[in-house]
Amino acid sequence: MEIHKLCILLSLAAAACCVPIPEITVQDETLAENYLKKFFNLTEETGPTIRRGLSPLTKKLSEMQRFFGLQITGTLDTDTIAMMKKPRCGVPDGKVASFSTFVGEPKWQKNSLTYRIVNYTPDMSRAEIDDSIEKALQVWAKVTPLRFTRLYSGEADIMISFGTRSHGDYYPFDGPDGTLAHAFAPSPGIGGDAHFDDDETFTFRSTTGYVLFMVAAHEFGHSLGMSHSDDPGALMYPVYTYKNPDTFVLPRDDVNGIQHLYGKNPDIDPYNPDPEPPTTPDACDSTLVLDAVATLRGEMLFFKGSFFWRSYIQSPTPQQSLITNFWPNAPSNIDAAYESDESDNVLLFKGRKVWAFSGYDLVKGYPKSISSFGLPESVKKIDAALYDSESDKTLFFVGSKYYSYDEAKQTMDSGFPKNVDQAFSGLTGKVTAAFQYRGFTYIYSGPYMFEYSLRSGRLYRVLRNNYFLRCTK
Ligand SMILES: [Ca+2]
Ligand SMILES: [Ca+2]
Ligand SMILES: [Ca+2]
Ligand SMILES: [Zn+2]
Ligand SMILES: [Zn+2]
Repeated sequence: MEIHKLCILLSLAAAACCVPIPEITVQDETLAENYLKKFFNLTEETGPTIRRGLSPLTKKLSEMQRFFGLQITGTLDTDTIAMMKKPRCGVPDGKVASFSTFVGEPKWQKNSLTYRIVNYTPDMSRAEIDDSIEKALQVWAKVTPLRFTRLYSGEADIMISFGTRSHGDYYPFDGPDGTLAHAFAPSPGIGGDAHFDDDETFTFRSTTGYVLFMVAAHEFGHSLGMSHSDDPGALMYPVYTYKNPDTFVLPRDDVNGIQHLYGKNPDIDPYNPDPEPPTTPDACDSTLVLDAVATLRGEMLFFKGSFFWRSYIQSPTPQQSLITNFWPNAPSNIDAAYESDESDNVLLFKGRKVWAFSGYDLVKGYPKSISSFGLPESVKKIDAALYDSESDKTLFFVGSKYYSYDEAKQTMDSGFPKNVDQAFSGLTGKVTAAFQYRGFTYIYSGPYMFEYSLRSGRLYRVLRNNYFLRCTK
């Protein structure tokens, strides 16, 4: 079958989508086809076509959507095309799993490895490149017995080079963006080598351009035998994520993966251990305390740290992503969030600031000060926000009090703040998050979630923060 006919599969999924629907163009269809061929092993030889069941294209699209935690529609919807356009690593994505290794689990049979920087990009100074490469290798050396020695001539295990388009290995680069780099699994010859696309602008520390340290640390994971992870917090997640190189700590999922291959670092100083590897929030953690909860056009959003879960109507389990993968301008570790029916925006709060997003886009004029709502200057942060669709009012929780904001009039209601336990019986602790869903009001306090009817004030159930996250373990 010719796979050009993607168009017939388009945009069935538009209904549940959270953003305004941009047109999917013919270029997008070509991009999708190439993407699935390159990263998900979609082949031209797709066998007999008139067969009941899923087409290979639908199957590969579903596979890709599952890997990235997107809604699994099997169609080329806007979320999927947006993910395909993100800058990423050139190595194909494997099975859907947390850390994974390549087929046959190739690894180096020695702990002492050599590397050589064959050439340099003009984007950065040589000292900055040397430093970025050295630090990227140390990310892996810190948690394993692996040690790296630099060579200045001859063949090293890990040959590091910059190139554009065809660069001598049958895997040509694609110009600016798209693929940023690729690397080869451990083996003699080209094995272990890492290539960087010099049509990108690499940087040392800047948030514009791609931080060479981040890209290199990921590629060296491949050089050592790691494949891609579907954990959105992992270094081995295939999509480029900016993180501050000065504070970067290898996440738990990657540590588990590399130690599965090589074991632990025997030289850890017990008096000066490295910081704990960061973990991605777990839906099965019954002690989980969410930062904020909101709705978004019928979906539920659950925020924790740099991540959020997004619960689709059709999806059995909520999908987890980095907040910045959806809203690049958004803060992490937010205090509160709500969706305003009035403005059709999602508002995120952190400290004295509030961000408003329409779909993926930051609304003009934001971030603003929370005093723009009319909250007193003494309020330095809010703990939670609850939008009540029936009254079109938003309640702001601050300590043991709450304020009421009239969305239509855009003013604070008089007679507030009131005590939280006046309106919500049985609620003695601080409110940590709040939202309404299917007519019920959910007030979160620590690891608990209280289910109320806002009208009658009646408390129905006390549940855990992860109740809606549907732990499947
Ligand atoms: Ca090599
Ligand atoms: Ca590229
Ligand atoms: Ca909160
Ligand atoms: Zn990769
Ligand atoms: Zn290459």
